[in-house]
Amino acid sequence: NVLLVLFQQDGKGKVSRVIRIGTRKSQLARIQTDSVAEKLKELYPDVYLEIGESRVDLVVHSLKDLPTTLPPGFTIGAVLKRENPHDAVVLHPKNMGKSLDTLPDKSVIGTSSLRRAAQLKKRFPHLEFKDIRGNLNTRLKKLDEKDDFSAIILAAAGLRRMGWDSRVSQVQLKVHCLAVFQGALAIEVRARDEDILEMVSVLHDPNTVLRCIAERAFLRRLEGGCSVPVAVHTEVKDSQLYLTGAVYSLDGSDSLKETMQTSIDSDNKVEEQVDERVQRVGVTANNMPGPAQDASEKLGLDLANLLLSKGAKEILTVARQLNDAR
Ligand code: DPM
Repeated sequence: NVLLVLFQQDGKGKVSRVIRIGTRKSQLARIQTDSVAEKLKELYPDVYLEIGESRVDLVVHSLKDLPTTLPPGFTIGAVLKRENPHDAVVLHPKNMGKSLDTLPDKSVIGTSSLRRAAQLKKRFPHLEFKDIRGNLNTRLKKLDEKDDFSAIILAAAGLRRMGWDSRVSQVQLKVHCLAVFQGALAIEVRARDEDILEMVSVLHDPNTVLRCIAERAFLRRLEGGCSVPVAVHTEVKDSQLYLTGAVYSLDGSDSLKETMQTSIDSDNKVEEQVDERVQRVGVTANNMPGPAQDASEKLGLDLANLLLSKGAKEILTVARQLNDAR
């Protein structure tokens, strides 16, 4: 664990509190953590930054990687504005100029995302999909230096953060559903640490928070995660939150997809008392209207229940069993 340490100083230059940011040692984790540390330094110029190793006060994650139920005592204290949420195709250099459509029959595409494989198998039946593991650096190396894969699919946001935009040959699947919260960063903090909660809460992007709550509520109800092909799409338009959710069989041949919407209008601008301890699907956003957050959580639940009533459970049970047997 690498730690970034922020010292919070009072007016006389006395250190009042040391704030430690934890990160993992992958390059993507470091880049993401540094970008949040930069933002915090801009907002709180009196703090300065050091690297050390010890107990941490906040951790920066890809929201996509956070389970819908966090360990007791922890909460998501900030959900940052979502970047490009799409998937991208990275080709083996020898395939330059090709696309998924024009790659030869039986070309092998690397992804370990069941969601990606299920959707792509259906759309590109001439291609084969195989697991590729490891962090982004490892995956790109496996692609470039061996002949196992013709292309791999990765999150566009991760590629951009790594500075690898030039390797993206197709930003994919605008019509497809996405991973729950691909492309957004979240800050995990102690649920009772009022100071840190307040400090990071200014980084909340209001629309992203509501979309996040709806998507996580949907995924939690379906008991989804990386081991089942579940996908979502959210959009905020004219004070309405739209949520599309889909479940797939592993080969994509069977699927269910529905859209619902709710009003997230908070015209009652009166400052409401928001209970400090209230979390919604692991998210704490005391500085935002409670009713809109409640409506977003309900939307996620309602959509999951609608899909369950149409047979989502059966599709997911079979997918889970097949995946476990692999
Ligand atoms: C999760 C999945 C993947 C990561 C599953 C999914 C992708 C796995 C794979 C939950 N976490 O997306 O359906 O491709 O084999 C991960 C990446 C990022 C965060 C890398 C990626 C990039 C930044 C972001 C791995 N976690 O998906 O290419 O998406 O915000």
